[in-house]
Amino acid sequence: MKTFYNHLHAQHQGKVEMFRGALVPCFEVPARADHVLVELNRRKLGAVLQPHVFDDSAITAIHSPRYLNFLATAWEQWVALDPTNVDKDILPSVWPTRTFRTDIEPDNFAAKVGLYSYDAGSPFTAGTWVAARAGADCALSAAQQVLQGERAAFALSRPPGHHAGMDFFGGYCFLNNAALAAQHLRNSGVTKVAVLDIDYHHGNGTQAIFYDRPDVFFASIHGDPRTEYPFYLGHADEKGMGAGLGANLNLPLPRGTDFATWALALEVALSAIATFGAEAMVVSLGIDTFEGDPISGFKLNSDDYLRVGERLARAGLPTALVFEGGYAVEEVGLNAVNVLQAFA
Ligand code: SP5
Ligand code: ZN
Repeated sequence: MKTFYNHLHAQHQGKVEMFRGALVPCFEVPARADHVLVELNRRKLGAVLQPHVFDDSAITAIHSPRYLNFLATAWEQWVALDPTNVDKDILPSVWPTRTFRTDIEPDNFAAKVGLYSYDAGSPFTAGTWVAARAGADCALSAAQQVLQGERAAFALSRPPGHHAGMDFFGGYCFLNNAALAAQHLRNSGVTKVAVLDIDYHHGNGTQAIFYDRPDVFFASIHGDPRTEYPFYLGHADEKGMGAGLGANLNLPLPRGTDFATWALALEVALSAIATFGAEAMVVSLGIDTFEGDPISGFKLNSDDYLRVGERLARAGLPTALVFEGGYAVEEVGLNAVNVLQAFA
């Protein structure tokens, strides 16, 4: 299996995120991707390639122009406010909740940051845009491999993507890599695409992007949003709307769920994807379902990821796998590559 990787991911290196009233060191660190890369090379799983640089049209197919303009210029706006800002991350502090207007982009920078975000856990840094754009190219390149007849390809990208919406960042995510890959498949002639999201956290961004569409099926297995981040989306009664009704499947599970129960949900998701008639699949491959993950609550062990890879492969679909969460940094390489090796 080929992997697409760009060292520019390391340009996104947040310092701190807001947690329980304090700024704590970021969980989402460059070493995560580095550990996966080392393990891929150690097991000689296949070529590690630079992604193709895709046109902006591949990005505007999912994200709004004003959001992309914000991402591309946020850092220069931030430093223009005060030259000493170069040493600080951008973190939002104010948001337009219910009853506020979101159609007018404010001039005030903090207000703009809030308009385009939904949490205070996702620092925007000097290199965030460059890293996110390179990561999107990795996901698009993996989709392109699948279009060219490869059985599967892996995007080793960060920052992750599945919490990012059409016009907002959050949950450490800025561009929705899985959605971009799925849309690229659609635009290249694949009629029905499934996105299977197995990150611990619900892929609220991906769900929202495709919620009213019948051509992209979204299935997600995740911690119950009543107790788990991102809290406000991911319930079992969210089935899609309009033409997309029936093309959204959420399988929330309680904190503490082990592999036996999780694997039953995977059967449900894959059988729904087969019934939908997907011709290709994008997997949002979060590894934060691991028992040792510092911010999550499922109990998968390292060997379980071999079973995950085998089961994904048995779906028999051309598959682009896109790296998402996974914060047990020392084990993330072993666990992620277990999925990929068992798939291959
Ligand atoms: C892509 C992805 O996995 N994003 C997850 C974002 C989660 N952000 C909220 C983190 C809350 C941290 N809770 C720490 C609990 C420590 N015991
Ligand atoms: Zn996650």
